[in-house]
Amino acid sequence: MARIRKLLIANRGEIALRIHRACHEMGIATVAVHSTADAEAMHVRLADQAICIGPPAAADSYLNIPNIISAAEISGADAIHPGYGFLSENARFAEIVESHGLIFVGPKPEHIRTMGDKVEAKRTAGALGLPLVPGSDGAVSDLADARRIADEIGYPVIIKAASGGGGRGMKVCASKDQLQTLIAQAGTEAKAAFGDATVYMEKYLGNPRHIEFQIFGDGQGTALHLGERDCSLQRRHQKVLEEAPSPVITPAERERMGGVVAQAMADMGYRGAGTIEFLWEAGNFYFIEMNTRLQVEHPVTEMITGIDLVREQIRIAEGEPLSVRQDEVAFAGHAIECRINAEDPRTFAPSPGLVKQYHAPGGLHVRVDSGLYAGYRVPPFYDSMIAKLIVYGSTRALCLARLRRALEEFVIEGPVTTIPLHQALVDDPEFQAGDYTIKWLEEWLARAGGTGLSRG
Ligand code: MV4
Repeated sequence: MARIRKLLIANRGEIALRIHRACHEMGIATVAVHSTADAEAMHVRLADQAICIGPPAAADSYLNIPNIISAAEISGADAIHPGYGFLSENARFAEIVESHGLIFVGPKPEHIRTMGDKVEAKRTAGALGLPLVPGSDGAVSDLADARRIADEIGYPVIIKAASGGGGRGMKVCASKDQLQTLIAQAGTEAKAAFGDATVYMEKYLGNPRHIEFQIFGDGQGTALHLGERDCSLQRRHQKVLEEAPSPVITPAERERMGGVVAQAMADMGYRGAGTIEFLWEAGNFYFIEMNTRLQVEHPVTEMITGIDLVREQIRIAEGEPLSVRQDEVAFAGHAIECRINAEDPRTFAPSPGLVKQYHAPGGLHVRVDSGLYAGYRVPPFYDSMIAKLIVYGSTRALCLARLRRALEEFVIEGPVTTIPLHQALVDDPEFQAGDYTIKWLEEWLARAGGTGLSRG
């Protein structure tokens, strides 16, 4: 047991704020680190201490490991929380943090490394009994190997980069005559993008949903699941809206699949928060990747379970046992998160700059995670997500009604935002019916001339 007294938050924006809030509720002091572009950010204002770690470019600040470790040493922090993105899935960073006698609020470095290599991740998941997409057993070695596997599983196939993930470096191959070209292209592009030409192959699923399970492990062989989130609504591999539970998963399916993932995590001795991503098609789950971090969309899980996921992460990092047993986890109601970006809702062109007016919605079961305030200037250097609106209802229909009301209350003047996109989405009958897959949003956007979005 190692009590954390002061925690350094190696991140920015709403997630830095989210971590700060959990810390202050636990009596833990916070150290914000920030680039020169973020000196006026809310997380810097609220933290007990703030240290500038470099110029605006993330590579020189939020990814600058020596500066972050120095900030921890100067401030006397005893732990580092990496948030999401930036250094959160960098196994080397986790090792460096631990080698400096600091607590890394996250998984064991070996597990971050394993899951970062998508071929290793699949091998591990398969060995732990998770259902896989049919495909190559490990990397594809050459064209002959690729032909043999593709003939076995049948076309179409998808070629993925072992060091990729999140949709980068994928090629769909419809037939035998394209295979040679696409295998070569995939390898070359993977080498250029990730410094690693290793590729693997899977049966291409034509129209699945993206369903992910939230898990926690204590690092000692105990693990549990907190149900699933449906993240099928994506544009160019960026999630737009997430919900829990998934409209298509029954309580019995949740219990069965959740049991399988929790057992797998217990068997590997996983520590901390993690997400197991599946494609779901025709009632079957197929493992694709595991994320070894807290995710942007974690609040929808918090809303339906009542469990504070960041508090849980910190307790585990302190060596405490999980705060609940699986049979004490109860799922109630429905939650939806809208990611609000400083982007044009039709063209998705970034729209940074001065926030002239800001009014967040409120009322029962309405949560806004955001560092915005009137007078704040959204910097142009980082991700364009400026707020998350998370709404709960005892049923999905009540959640949708509340979400519509909350979106209509939300005022952000200055940067243009994707709020109108969410308003159009909430009014769409197919979305209302929960009838969507990973392809649905981009097709809907292509048709969205007709939704009212085109007229602003
Ligand atoms: C797939 C797939 C179809 N079949 N794998 C994209 C992100 C990465 N995590 C995995 N991805 C996909 N893998 C097989 N075998 C389709 C996708 C995919 C996708 C997955 C989840 C959410 C949105 C997506 C959009 C396009 C493609």
